Amino acid sequence: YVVEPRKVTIVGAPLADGQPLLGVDRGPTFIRKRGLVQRLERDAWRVEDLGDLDFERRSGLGRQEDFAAGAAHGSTKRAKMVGHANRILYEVTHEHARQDKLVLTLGGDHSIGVGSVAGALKGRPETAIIWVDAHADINSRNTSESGHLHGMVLSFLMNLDNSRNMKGFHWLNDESIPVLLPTRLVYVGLRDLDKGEKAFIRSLGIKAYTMHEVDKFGIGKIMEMVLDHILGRTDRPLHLSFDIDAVDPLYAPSTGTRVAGGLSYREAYYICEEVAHSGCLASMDLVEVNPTLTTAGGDERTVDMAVGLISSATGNSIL
Ligand code: HAR
Ligand code: MN
Ligand code: MN
Ligand code: MN
Repeated sequence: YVVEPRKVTIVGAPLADGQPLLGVDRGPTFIRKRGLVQRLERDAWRVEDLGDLDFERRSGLGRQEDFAAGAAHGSTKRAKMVGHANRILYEVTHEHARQDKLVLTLGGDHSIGVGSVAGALKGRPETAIIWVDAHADINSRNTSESGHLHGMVLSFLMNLDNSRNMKGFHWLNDESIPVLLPTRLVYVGLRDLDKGEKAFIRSLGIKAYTMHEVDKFGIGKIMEMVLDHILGRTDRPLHLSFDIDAVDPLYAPSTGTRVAGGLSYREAYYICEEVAHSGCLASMDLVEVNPTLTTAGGDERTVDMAVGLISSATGNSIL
């Protein structure tokens, strides 16, 4: 599967409401400032940067007050906001997928994966997903222990426990948006799962390469198995959803839910290089970059890693 040669659409999804820490909404700004567009242009991509989406907060409050107000309302207002923002993102990503572009979504917290993957699935229904993350993000509202929507993305996409009936997410009940099948998803890098998430992964038979398997087989063999599982000999569009917290906090500390024992610097890059080698990358998310968490000026390591991983996934090779 090949996207229209060298045309990439960048869309910023400045959303923090899927989790409790403000700052992740500024991820797209930081990633652009560290030269993403220039990197892609250097690698001969024709770049259309749509800028950051306006999620139309109508409360009349500033960014900080609005975020605090969401917390005061508990999970309800947040679900409405996250659902609403994702609907906007879905419309945009679908439109550009339909036009055969490579679609790159910059988060924001991982809850934006609902819109970006829904848009990918509607625009290219054969799409398969590689979810690189320390977490499985597959809780339903019944199994979530935190209530944070960035931990529930895949339950919306797969409609587990009737998730699509949650306030704010009704727009997903549309027959033209394919429900994500368990066979079209593969995880890499998992190491922190809730009880309910383990049960979903086991009962649905989702292929999951945790850090245990990364240790056992090495990342080379893992990526062979990943691509073999979701592509085999077919030629399907791939969506890479890369949560920066999959990477060991030694290399990517500026993220909201750090978990020790993650992917090494090279393992993270290798995943992206192999996705590029597959020739099938059609859409990608890079999420959970929150440079405000370590130093006031932002942590350059984490942002540079985000830019570098995108550059590798889109085909910038070492030699
Ligand atoms: N599993 C936990 C929950 O549901 C934490 C998951 C969210 N953390 C992330 N997502 N950064 O990948 O709350
Ligand atoms: Mn995640
Ligand atoms: Mn995560
Ligand atoms: Mn290779």
